[in-house]
Formats: sequence, structure tokens, C-alpha cells
Amino acid sequence: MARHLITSALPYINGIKHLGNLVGSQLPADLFARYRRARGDEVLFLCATDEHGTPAELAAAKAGQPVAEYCAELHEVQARLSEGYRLSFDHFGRSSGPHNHHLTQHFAGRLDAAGLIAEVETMQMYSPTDGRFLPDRYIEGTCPNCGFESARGDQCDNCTKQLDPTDLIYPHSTISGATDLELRPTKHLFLRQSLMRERLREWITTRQHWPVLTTSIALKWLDDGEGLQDRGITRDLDWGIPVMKGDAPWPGMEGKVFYVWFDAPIEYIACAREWVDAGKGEDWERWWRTDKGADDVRYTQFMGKDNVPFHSLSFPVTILGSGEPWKLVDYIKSFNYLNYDGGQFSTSRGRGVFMDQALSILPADYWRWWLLSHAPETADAEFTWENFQASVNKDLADVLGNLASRVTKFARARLGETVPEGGAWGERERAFVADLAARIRTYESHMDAIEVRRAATELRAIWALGNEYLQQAAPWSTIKADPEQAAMQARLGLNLVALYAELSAPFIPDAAGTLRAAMHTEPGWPDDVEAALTRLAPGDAYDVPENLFRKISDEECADWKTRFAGVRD
Ligand code: B3M
Ligand code: ZN
Repeated sequence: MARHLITSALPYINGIKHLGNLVGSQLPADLFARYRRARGDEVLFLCATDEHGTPAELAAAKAGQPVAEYCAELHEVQARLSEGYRLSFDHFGRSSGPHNHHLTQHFAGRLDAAGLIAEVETMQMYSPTDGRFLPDRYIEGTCPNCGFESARGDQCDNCTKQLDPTDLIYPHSTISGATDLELRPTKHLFLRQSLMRERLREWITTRQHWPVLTTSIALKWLDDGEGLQDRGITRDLDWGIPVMKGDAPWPGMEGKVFYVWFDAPIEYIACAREWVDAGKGEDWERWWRTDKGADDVRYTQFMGKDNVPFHSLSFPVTILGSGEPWKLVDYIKSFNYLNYDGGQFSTSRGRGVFMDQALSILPADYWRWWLLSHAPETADAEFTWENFQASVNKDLADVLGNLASRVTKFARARLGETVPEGGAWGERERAFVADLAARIRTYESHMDAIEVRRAATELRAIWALGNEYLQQAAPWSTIKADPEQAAMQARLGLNLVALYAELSAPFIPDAAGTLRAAMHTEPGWPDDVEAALTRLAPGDAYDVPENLFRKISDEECADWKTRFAGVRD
């Protein structure tokens, strides 16, 4: 039994995420976790809210709440939404928890002992108008790398370059808009990433089959300019993890906290400890310490492309630099962006559909199916209402939903209360089952490789194949002339519904649950397709499922389009 550690990038605490955020990490991570569990593997699937740094402070200030209170509240909101989308985290933690404080301070101490931390007197942007330093998102300006005008102090959203606030051209305060900024001296810790450059290069280039998107971003920043730059890992902020050397104070760093991107990835580890604290597991070290059994764990991370530099360079420096046997990531699955109806999703302008709004319109499976089948894997993708309507109506309602309802209604109306008998499969059935088995093996290979779109395409083809078979066999027409054959075909059709529940469950878990309940079956992967198609035997009970999926009308589509075009109320 293989063991899979799976983490999704941690959503920032600063508000409800949009569908682009969801499809960029949490949703595909859930798909993979569900699939691995269905294949019988042992899975630990972790996610948490990322609660430190300027995003949290700014959002709390806007909400007029103390930041700790704001974070506690938004964590609950995000946790409920995760449940709404059926994200099957083994634990949904908080980066502000005590384990992350302790581990982050521990790593800083180890890195310092290894000579990987420099204490540097730096000049930081200070705003006399605001009476404070302006780290990260407290400052915006033009990106020196690509010219993007609203680059933030820590990273350019456009070209993914990691920045320091002093790198920005035409910088201004995001609190007051003030431009009369001045440089003032303050001491900070720098992670000497540059010392680890060749070790990182070796590690990255020997990772097998990483997606091109991941490797190209990692190598690009490894070789940027004079090479990988050292990173400031502390900030002049109130909210965050106090700078300590393990358990000891760090002279000269009083009143400062670690940079959010230093502590956030460490939460992947801390979250496993929270999972144990919550009584959901017993041993976190066998997932995270290679000296305690984690060497046979396969660790996969999911994230948007803007997060790749932090996961492929900075966090590995923390892990490798500690000199301790922590588990390193084996595979980084990264995603491009999802755009919204001819532009970008925008949290600040409320453009696009947000996680809470989407669920208020339609159940999770509709969104899961569209988002995963259009995941921005090889290029950016675009959400349009027309495309959403077409996919839901065709794939879910016409193909899968129709098959389930047609077979069960026919069998119930014409062949009695239980699974009918009929004879052995004929030639048509044997050919169909052989085609189906081949497609299922292809589907598995895409799921194994985390090729999300290809897997969705194959699953859709699998549903369509069943529909074609039934269309051609047409037991509802032949039942008069050959009731025996029609019964056999209905029996196969009912088994097909049960099989589809299993194959579809990672994508659309609720619909799969409805189908299982109707077919009175338990979860079980069809390793042997023929056996899976004889699982329901003559005389077994089944029910006609409620309408699985409803269609989206043109009116609804038009209505939603106007509703989500602009500023969120
Ligand atoms: N919170 C960034 C984001 O939501 C960040 C990910 C942290 S992963 C350790 O895009
Ligand atoms: Zn840029």
C-alpha cells in the first residue's frame, strides 16, 4: 500500500476565495487525494489557512476587527466552504497555531546554526504619513522586471518575480496612498539562499517528470540575474511569529516577526501535528521525518504558478538547510490562471464568482466538474457562463444523468423491483466491456499522472460509451421480441450505473454517493472491470435515483452573467 502525503497551497485568510483560487490548488489536490484513497493507498491530505503577514493585517483593518479575531472568524468561514465543496482534508489547520510558531522558530535556529542566516542592517521603506515601515502589501509600485504597475512589495503577480519593497519603481503606500516615502535603517534576517544554489539545482534537475510549468519557473528564478537572491525573512509587523532562535531570544530582533512566506510552508508540517492534536491521527513523524518512516512517502504539492518559487526554492532551502531529516516534496503540480469572462477574476473589484456565491446557485458537483474539466493546466483557461451551461447540461445532465435515470426507470417499469436476470452477455456486450476496460485503464493512467483535464476527458468518454451502448442495444425497444436479452442488458446497465459511481467519485462525490445509495453498493475501485460489471446480481435491490443533475436554462445563464460582472455587494 503506497503512502501519499498531499498538500494544497494554503489559502490566505483575507477573505473568501474565488473559483480561480479553488481550481488552482485545493480542488485538484482533493481530486488526487480522493483518487489515491479509492485506489487503496494511505493518504494524509492537509491544508490550512495562511494567517500572517500584511494580507491579514490589511483585511482585519478593513473589517475593523482585531487581527486575531478576524483570523479566527475567517478560518471558520473558509472551513465551512471547504466542506461545502467536499474538500476532503484530513485536517484544515491554521498557520497561526502554536505548532507553527514553535517549528518556525526551530527552523530559524537550525538555519542560523548552519550559517544560512545573515543579520543585515537594511534600508526599508518608511512612510512618515502612516508612521510605520511599509513591508510587502503595504506598498505597491511598478515591477522592475516586467513593468506591471500594481506589483506588490513582496512579489509581482504578473511575472511571479519575488521582490523586495525597495525594488519597486514609483512606490506608494497602500494604506494612505502616500508617495513621500523614505528609506530608514532597520535590522533584518536574510536567508542566504544563494549559498544553496547548486544544491537546489541538483535537486530540481534530478526530480523526474516534474511538470514543465514547475521546472521552468524554478530554473528561471534559480538563474535570475546574478542567480538566486538572498531573501529577507523578517518584517517590522505586529502580527506574526516572533523572531526567536529556537526557544531563545534573538538579540536585536525584538518586536519583529517572521515573513509570512517563511512560516507558511512550515505549516504543512505543523498541520500534521494539529491533525494529531485533533485526535484524527497518531503519528505525524512517519509522514514528515525520513528517519521515522517518511522515506517511503510520496509527497505531492498543489499550487498556482505564482507560488512555485516559494515551494521549489525557498522552502527547500529551509528543509535542506536545517540539516535534519525532513521530507522534501517529490512532485509539484502547478497551475496557470483561470480568467473570468473576458478578463481576470478580481478579489478587490469583486469580479467573478466567489466560493460562497457559487454554492448558493448550484451544488458543489456542478462546479467541481466544470472547474476540474477545464483546469488551467497547460495554459490559462477561461470561465464563461455559456461554457459552464453547455458542460453541465451536456456532460452531467444529458450523458451521465440521463443514463442513470433511463436504465433504472426502464428496469423498474418493465422488469420488476429487483435486478433482472436475463442470460449471459452477447457479443455486443463483450465488445463494449472490452472497450470500456481499455478506457478505464487510460483514465487511471491520467489520474496517476495528475493530468486533470485529460482524466476528465476520458471520464466523459467513458460515460458517453455507456450511453452509446445502451442507445444501440435499446432494450426498451427489443423487450417485446426478446425479453431475455433486454433483461440481461438492463442488468448490465444497472451495473454500469454502479461502476460510474466509483469512477466519477473523485470528481463528483455527491452524485457518486447518490448513485451508490440507489444501487445499494459500497465504495470499491473497479480493478477488474468485468467483475465490477457483475457486482449487482439478479434479485439484488436497487432504487431509481432522484434526478441527478438539472439543466441550466438560458435565462439563469443570462441572469448570473450580469449578477457577477461587477462589484460584489
Ligand atoms: N497563501 C498564497 C496564495 O494564496 C499563499 C500560499 C501559501 S502556501 C504555503 O496564493
Ligand atoms: Zn513583474
